[in-house]
Amino acid sequence: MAVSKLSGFILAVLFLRTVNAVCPPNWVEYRSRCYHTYTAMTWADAKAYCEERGWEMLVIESPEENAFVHEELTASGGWTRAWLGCSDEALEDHWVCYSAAGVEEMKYMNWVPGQPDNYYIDGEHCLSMRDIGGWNDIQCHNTCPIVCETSSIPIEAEPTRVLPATSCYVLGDDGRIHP
Ligand SMILES: [Ca+2]
Ligand SMILES: [Ca+2]
Repeated sequence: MAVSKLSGFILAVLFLRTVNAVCPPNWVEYRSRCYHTYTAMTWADAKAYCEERGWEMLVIESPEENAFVHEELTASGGWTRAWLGCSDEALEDHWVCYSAAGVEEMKYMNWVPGQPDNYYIDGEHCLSMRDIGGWNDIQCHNTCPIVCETSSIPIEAEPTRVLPATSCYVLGDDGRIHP
């Protein structure tokens, strides 16, 4: 009976604990990541703005994420380009991205045809998304809207049933929990 009581108690606890994940207020969630758009600033200021708050500058890693962010920016309106958290400033044509994991090679790419072109005499070393969704290298001193990104925070959902914490429960032959 002692073993039966214990296993019944554990079952009751597991039954009550369900886990969800949430984003900070006013952020949007996509696949366990959270996103928020902020007003225009330079690329370096954008990187600092996100990182100083414990977030990351947006790094896009899939066509689906690109489509999601593009849709969010388009819905917010009034933009022609927005910053992404990648640059080739350290070594021309060697694109790296800055996330919580550190500096990583840029893996997924979505260049507009003809880009990156490093167009100006002093180069173009910062990554932007254009309003058509494709990417372009532009000069880092431009001011563009930014998107910060962070992980969603796991939380315990409200219990659906509340049982007195000081009691033990027995799993009956009928599969139901009994005091
Ligand atoms: Ca460049
Ligand atoms: Ca360019």
